Amino acid sequence: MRLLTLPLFAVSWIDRLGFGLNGKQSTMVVEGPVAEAQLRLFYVTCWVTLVIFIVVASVLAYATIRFKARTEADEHAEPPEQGHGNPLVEVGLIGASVLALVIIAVPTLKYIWYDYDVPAESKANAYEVTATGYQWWFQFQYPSEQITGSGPLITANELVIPAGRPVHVNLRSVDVMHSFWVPKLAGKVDMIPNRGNFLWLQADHPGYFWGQCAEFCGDSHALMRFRVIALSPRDFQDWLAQQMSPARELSPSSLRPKAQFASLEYHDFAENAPGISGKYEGDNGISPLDQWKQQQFPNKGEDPELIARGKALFVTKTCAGCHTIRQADGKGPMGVTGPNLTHVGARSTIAGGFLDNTPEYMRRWIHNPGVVKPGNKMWVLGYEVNHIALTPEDEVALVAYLQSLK
Ligand code: HEC
Ligand SMILES: [Cu+2]
Repeated sequence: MRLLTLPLFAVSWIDRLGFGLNGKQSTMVVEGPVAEAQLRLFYVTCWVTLVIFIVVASVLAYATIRFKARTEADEHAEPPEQGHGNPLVEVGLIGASVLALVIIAVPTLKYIWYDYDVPAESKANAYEVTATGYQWWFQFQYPSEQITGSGPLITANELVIPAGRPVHVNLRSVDVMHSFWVPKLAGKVDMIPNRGNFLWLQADHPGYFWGQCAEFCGDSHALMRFRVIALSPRDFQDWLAQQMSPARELSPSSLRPKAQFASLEYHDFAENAPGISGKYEGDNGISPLDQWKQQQFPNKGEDPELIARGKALFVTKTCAGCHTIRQADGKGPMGVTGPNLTHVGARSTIAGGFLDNTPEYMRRWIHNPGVVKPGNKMWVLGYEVNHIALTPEDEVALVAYLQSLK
């Protein structure tokens, strides 16, 4: 089997030539056993078909050159005597085809079973999550982390998992069909309305992975993305503890008020401007995973007054009707139409993984979600129906509040 993966060298060379084989969503350079099984199967098929190609192409080339008409006389000559089948050749060809199919079928069956579910011997160690597709974002539930009075821990757009451990992902959909795909780890499996489905995956090492919906699901399908963050067991426990806690509240006395984001100008972003700030591209010398870890800490220079204003606006502007922000007093917003925002400030992306979660991009989103993501429910069922209108001051206060929710 090792031999089969030899072309990995070729992959890295082709990649260096600028063909981008090791992109964020590469299926050629993988980081988990399920995606690796799929890659090996791809190579088996590649090798077998390559051999067939070489044999057929050589015979064709030989025949073309060897029996080419060379003279005027050749061109007008009678065709040679026609053969009517050579039993040896025919049996040989059938035998060779069967052999080729068997070579492909054996690992195919083996990996179909392997990829289907967590292997029996690792079942006890598997971690369970439920991913639900919404037009056009993903919700993630952690059934083994129950919060008293609230049910399971719920997040959105970022699936945080323990590295080195198999993860069993239940797949659900609340509206149309979606498909869950993290190319470097595993995929892709449909999320079907009215029918349970599942897959399993595992990240060999801590890392930051890009995923997306792989089944056309409406206007903003192409903007329905997500991230998978694999953490070491300890970091994962820390993350769980942080997420299980209620929304962060600032006690005004503990902080020195300071204007935050006061200079946050609204840029009239072009309609198709990319949603990435470059933070998670690794270009700034910080790995995407480290960048994500930095996102977990409270921002510097928070302004409690501004944040309190944002918190009030979140209710008066009807945002609370669609979003949950789980508060310690049990009286926070409890909407379920949109993503759970209890710890939205600690996520690296918003709006279905389309926008990096920076204050600027968040302001761009709440200023006019309809421009960023055509047809999305926050715009169609919220801003349009409820006539939500935000002043620039409202926007800045809401952003300050939401960014404080670490
Ligand atoms: C009608 C329901 C609805 C209302 C009202 C609503 N939202 Fe949303 N919100 C959504 C939905 C749905 C999404 C996900 C959209 C997508 O990514 O396709 C969303 C996404 C967001 C996000 C990005 C979160 C993430 O993790 O992706 C933020 C921040 C947000 N809303 C803030 C607000 C604010 C602030 C208001 C009030 C001014 C508001 N929302 C009003 C439904 C709503
Ligand atoms: Cu989708």
